[in-house]
Amino acid sequence: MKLPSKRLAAAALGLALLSGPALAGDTPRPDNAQLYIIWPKDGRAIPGGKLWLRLGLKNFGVAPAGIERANTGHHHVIINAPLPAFDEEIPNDRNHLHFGGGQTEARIQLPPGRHTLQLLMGDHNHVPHDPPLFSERITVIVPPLVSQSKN
Ligand SMILES: [Cu+2]
Repeated sequence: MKLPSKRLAAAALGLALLSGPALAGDTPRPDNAQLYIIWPKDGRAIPGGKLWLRLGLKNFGVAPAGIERANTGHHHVIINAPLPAFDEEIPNDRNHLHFGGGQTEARIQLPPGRHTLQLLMGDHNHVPHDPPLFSERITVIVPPLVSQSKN
């Protein structure tokens, strides 16, 4: 009776390992790294909807996508979406912008309305680090257009 129960335990352990949630990618990062939005501030009105998002980073570096270097990554701006899965490539679409050139500012155009903005660092493969490094989520408001006088 001993052997089968051992096998069962081993099988159960294997199953737990396989089904356990993978919460992050494989690239480590320092615990004291910080990612934050310098500008705009939470709740800010953005007339016209055009903004330069200033990306703040401490105790961590920026490297272009595809460059594997310790303690670096590249910026992603998540617009009007929750944080994506941390164990796979960050999606690349209207709601998930990649700044794979190593940019530390992001030019963004938003339509009238309320929008959420959040930053998420990705490694050379666009996968979040372990643990994932992301900013707080802020909300900005683009006032409705009142005139089309500007071209
Ligand atoms: Cu990316």
